Amino acid sequence: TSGLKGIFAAKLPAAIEEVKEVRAKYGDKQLGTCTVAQAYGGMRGVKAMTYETSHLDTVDGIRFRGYTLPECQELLPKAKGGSEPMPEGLFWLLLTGEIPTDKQIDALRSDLAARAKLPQTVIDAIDALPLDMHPMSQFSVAILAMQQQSVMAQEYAMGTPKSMFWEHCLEDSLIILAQLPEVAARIYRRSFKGGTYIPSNAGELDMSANFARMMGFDDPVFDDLMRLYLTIHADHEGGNVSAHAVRLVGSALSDPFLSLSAGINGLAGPLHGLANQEVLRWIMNLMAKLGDKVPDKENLTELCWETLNSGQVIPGYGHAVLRKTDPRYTCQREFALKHLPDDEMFKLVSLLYEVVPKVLSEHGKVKNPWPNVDAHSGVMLRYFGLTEELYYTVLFGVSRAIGPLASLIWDRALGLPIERPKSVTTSWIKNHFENE
Ligand code: AMX
Repeated sequence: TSGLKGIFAAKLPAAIEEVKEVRAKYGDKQLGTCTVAQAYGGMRGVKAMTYETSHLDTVDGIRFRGYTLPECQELLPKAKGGSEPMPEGLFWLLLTGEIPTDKQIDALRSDLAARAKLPQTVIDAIDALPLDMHPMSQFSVAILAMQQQSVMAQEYAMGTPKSMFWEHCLEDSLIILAQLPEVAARIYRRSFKGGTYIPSNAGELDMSANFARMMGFDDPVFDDLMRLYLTIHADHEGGNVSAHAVRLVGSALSDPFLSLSAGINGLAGPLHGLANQEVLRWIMNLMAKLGDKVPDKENLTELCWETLNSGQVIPGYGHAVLRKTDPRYTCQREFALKHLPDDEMFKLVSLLYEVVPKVLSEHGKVKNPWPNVDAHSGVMLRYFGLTEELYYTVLFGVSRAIGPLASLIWDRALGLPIERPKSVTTSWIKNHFENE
């Protein structure tokens, strides 16, 4: 085996001790305050949870275990012939805090390959779903159908001690990561390719190349795009809807399958992961409206205002935490500049980058007028032939399993309790502050 479990286990005593110390020393300190406005306002900016695997800086963007995206691109192991990091390596980094060696990643791939065979019951469950059901709904149902394999649920039923929860959570997470690409590829092939399937080759190929092959793509540059895509979407600290849903549901000791399915349901919302689908639709719509006109700053500005004035958001722009261009946008832009600089749609996306922030700033409502990760991904997928935008968020979901599951293993290892914040009613607030 890869030794991942051993390396994680070796880190545990010190990590548990550290948390104990921090709680003893700083337990009474205020981490942040919560105003009435924040309680009504989606708890924006309230520091009220811990999350070890990644941290989001408002300006510098995401850091995975302290490493920026460009650092991860440089340091994480690459597949043979590839130049982007492998998401398997990121899972290792998020879980252990260590950059894995090539050898460790080869061994992890074997660990995953040993767990990759999809149970027939999962295949049957997917096959039973309506072909026109949204791919994200199919994906969430499929993850629930995978839950019969949960070691954590089986062990809990037999009365396993709390100190063992993380081991079962890790085992379930490995099963999920091993099987998710094939589940996702099946959903793609049945929804858009007439239900013809390409077998998995998890033993030979890295996760991203195998996933690409199962979807029906056979281009080394697309493999690299998948590696980049699955790496950059994996984790975005703990408060975003998908990561927080995984953490919340997992805190009831629901196993990783149940927890991930909940996170995927959150990711399926248009203000979160579904934005990548919405971006492509919006861009196609812009192109249709432009007709024969060459897009320029002027006509695009007009069309952006049209979107805003009809009460819709401009998808792919804005963020709850970030206050600058998302580095996940920037590294996709760099990939596009390298591989598809002359693509018309990429040029349009680039032009929108010059137009939208100005329009949104003038609009005056948004706290962050800059693009997020979703403003860019669809254009590149489309360029390589993955044109079915309804499917885009499933790719996001395969990736988003990586971070929140690594974090969930830590939650169980640190023995975090069930989440249960206190809520108050509007009349409670009125009574409470009336005589102040
Ligand atoms: N277009 C139009 N209006 C926008 C906007 C956008 N791109 N982004 C924010 N606004 C509006 C909000 O709807 C809100 O309006 P309201 O006061 O009438 O309710 C106001 O600006 C203030 O919002 P905010 O504090 O700047 O953002 P937020 O933290 O409430 O929301 C987000 C963040 C991402 C949901 C929002 O920017 C948005 O809707 N963006 C478009 C959808 C999108 O790209 N989502 C993907 C985010 C990344 C991801 O999770 N994958």
